Amino acid sequence: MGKRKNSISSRIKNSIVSVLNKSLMPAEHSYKSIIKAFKGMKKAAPLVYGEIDRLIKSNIVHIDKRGFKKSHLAKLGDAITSNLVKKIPSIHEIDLRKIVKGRSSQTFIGMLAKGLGSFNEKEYTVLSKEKKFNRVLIANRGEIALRVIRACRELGIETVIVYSKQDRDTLAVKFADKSYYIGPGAGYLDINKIIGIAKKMKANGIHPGYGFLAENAKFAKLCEKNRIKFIGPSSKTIELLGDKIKAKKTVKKAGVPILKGTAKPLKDIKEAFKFAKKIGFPVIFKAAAGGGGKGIRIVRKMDELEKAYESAKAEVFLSFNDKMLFMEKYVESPRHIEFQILADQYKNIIHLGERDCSIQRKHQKLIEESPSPALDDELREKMGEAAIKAVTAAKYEGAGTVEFLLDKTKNFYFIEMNTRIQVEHGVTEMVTDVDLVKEQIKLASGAKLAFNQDSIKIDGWAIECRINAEDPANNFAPSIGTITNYLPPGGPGIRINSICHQGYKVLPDYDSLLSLLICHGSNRQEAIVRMMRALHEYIIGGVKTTIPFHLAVLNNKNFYRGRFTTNFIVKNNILDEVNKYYEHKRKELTNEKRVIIVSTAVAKYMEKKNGSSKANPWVMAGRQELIDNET
Ligand code: MV4
Repeated sequence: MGKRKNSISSRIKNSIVSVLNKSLMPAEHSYKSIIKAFKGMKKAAPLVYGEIDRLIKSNIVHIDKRGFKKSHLAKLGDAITSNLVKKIPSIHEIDLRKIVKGRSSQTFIGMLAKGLGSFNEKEYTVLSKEKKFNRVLIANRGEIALRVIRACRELGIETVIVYSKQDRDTLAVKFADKSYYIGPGAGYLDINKIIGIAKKMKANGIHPGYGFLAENAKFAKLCEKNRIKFIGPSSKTIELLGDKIKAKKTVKKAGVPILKGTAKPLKDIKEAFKFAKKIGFPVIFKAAAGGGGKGIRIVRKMDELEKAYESAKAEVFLSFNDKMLFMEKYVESPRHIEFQILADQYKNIIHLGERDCSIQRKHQKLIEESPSPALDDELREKMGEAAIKAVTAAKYEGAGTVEFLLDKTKNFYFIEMNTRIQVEHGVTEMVTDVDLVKEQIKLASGAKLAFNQDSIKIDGWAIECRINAEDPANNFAPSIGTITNYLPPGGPGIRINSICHQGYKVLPDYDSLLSLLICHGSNRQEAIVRMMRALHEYIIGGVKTTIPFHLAVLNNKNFYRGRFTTNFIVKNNILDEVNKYYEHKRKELTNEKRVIIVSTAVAKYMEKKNGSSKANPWVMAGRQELIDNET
């Protein structure tokens, strides 16, 4: 027996350790054993017993200081810590969150840190802050809503999703812990309604996904006003980077290369003329408010300038209710290279390498890969450094993307920065093994960055094909309908982010993204071969998809060699290749025709063999005609 009052005896300590050990056993064994261990403990240490009892019953191992002297607490802390140290490989973040939940979390984290020594912060950074999410509202739908739910679940955060009438039966709504009908009308863009639902549902964070409100500074500001954490950077940062002229100016000051262009919005056509003369043709008009290629006009000659200026202005006004246009030197056949960034609130910033998003059509990315075949280690380091400079200059926090154009001679230029998690984030996840959505949420909750630049290693190669419900043989027209048959590919290196299932209704109301198919390989060749295999395995019946388009690209020699720019699809006549695929498909015989052809052939054979035919000559002629037409 040890000393009374000032310390906990080793028997009691062992007893506590034993209880905790059992409490950490798989659920199906634990409860009975805990009760058993408890019986012995009740007499020996009623105070500790009562305390642990409460902790375990509430499933929160939380130490209340009341009734304890400091020295008691320290001993108990040591016991728990040493126990946790032993158990640490099998403890998940979600368990740790339960453990530290409550008033003395700071102390407990201290104990944990002490007990664990200097170990990878990755496992507990999010826990060191009081400002944690208990429930996150997801202001989005489809694939990305499901992706966010999955991240929250792994973090032990409850989710509540808002949904429209059309989305009532979708997987995202089924997977979320709670859901709330947003009503008819504006739906996912109704900022006041969404804030109201977040309050009502007691969510203290909102994840906007991508699209919709993801880069809406007004919405972020409304979240800030209502003390709900917008999972993304501050409204001020969104506003700054949403203006491409201001964004360029900001990063330029930090020494990041940009293209020659107007430093202010163009006032009139006269200014446009003057500026074009100064920087020389070709030039490009862009909207300061940006997005979706709206307002983009390439001008190669002085006499094309005015028309381009007027039509760009009109288009921008229609799309953004904003006339702000600027001009830039046009880069012929660039590659679109973007760097993934993570930044915390304590000025730690890392990049997670680049994505090559050059395979686009009408400003829609269709294939993305990481790393880029155009970069070597030296250029990657240079561009990565520039990306970090850009992020630093913008005082950025969270997950973001810095976009560059890379010209033929491998000069790079910052063009804009995205303040959201992007559709194509998965390719970076596959080569870095970092869960970007989880990290984004942790960072928003005030966590310190769990990585430094040296801990980021690029492993192999990843490629993503966006599978849309569109007909690539018909100008990518949206294809609506019900998915009648669904069988996703599997096997090594395959990842799918999708909300598809048999019976899923593809509606014209939202974008046409059905599934993100990501393939990882130890090198680019392996990733490509896996992608081709996976595309052939993938069965999506009932709607037309972009799968044939992807096969046409993957079969292209220039793509295989990594030689492509943003003009790839046009330059390589990829759409003609897609049509050839369809022609080939159309030539495939129906079973009916097959039966007729075979039976005719058999009849012919019998006729020859027996020297006579019983078939009606008209029928025979008809069959012969069919064969002649088909072969
Ligand atoms: C450019 C460019 C060439 N030079 N800027 C910016 C937004 C993105 N959606 C397209 N952007 C481009 N900006 C300069 N100074 C080339 C593109 C570009 C592009 C332009 C017109 C038509 C198709 C394009 C596809 C990819 C990139």
